Amino acid sequence: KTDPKLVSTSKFLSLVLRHQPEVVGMSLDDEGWLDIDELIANSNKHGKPLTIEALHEVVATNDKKRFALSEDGLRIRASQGHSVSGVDLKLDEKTPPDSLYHGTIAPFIHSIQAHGLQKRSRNHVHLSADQTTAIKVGARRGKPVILCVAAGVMHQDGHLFYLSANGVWLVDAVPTGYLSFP
Ligand code: HQG
Repeated sequence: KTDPKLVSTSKFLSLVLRHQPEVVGMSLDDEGWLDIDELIANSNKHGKPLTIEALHEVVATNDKKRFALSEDGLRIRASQGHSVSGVDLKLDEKTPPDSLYHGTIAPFIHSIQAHGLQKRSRNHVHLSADQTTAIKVGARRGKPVILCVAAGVMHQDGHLFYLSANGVWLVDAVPTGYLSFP
C-alpha cells in the first residue's frame, strides 16, 4: 500500500530535517525549517534526487504526517523527532490528558525505573495519546511494553507539555514517580 519510493523519500527527509541536514550541505534554521527550493537544489547536487512533486506527495500522504509546510508553502520542517540541537519548534505548551503512554521494550525497563524516561539522542521524550500508537512505537524495537504516564499530575506539578503538529506529546523528561509499569 505504501509506495517504496515515497517511503525512501520520507526516510531521506527525516534524515535531513531531523538529524543530519549536513548530508545535503545545509543547516536548519532556529525553528527547524529549510527553504524547499534550496533543499531540492542541494539534494540533487549531493546525488539525492528529490522533486517538488515527491516532496509534496510525502507531506500530504505520510502515514504519521511527519512533515509540515510553512504557511507560505516555501519552507518545510519535521513536526517532531529532531536530534539536531538548537532547534526550537516554538510550540505552545498545552495541558495534557490525565494519562499518556510510552511504548518501549523490556530490556530498557530496569534503566527507566531507575532514571525515568530520558530523551536520549532526541530533543524530547515522545509520548502517545493512545495505547495503540504506543504499541506501534515500542514494536519498532521488539515486543512492546507500554508505560502509563501520569501526565495530568505531572503537569500540575509544573512540568511543561507540548503537542506537535502531528499529535505527538513532547516533554523534557518523565521522572520515574509519574510512571506506571505493567
Ligand atoms: C528509551 C518514531 C533506557 C525509550 C515514533 C526509547 C516516536 C530509555 C528509546 C518517535 C530511557 C529512545 C520517538 C532510560 C528512554 N533508560 N532506555 N532511562 N529513557 N528510553 O527513538 O519514543 O517513525 O528516541 O523507551 O513513532 O522510541 O521516527 O524514542 O525506546 O514518535 O516518525 O530510549 O519516533 O517516530 O528512542 O520514538 P527514540 P521513541 P518516527
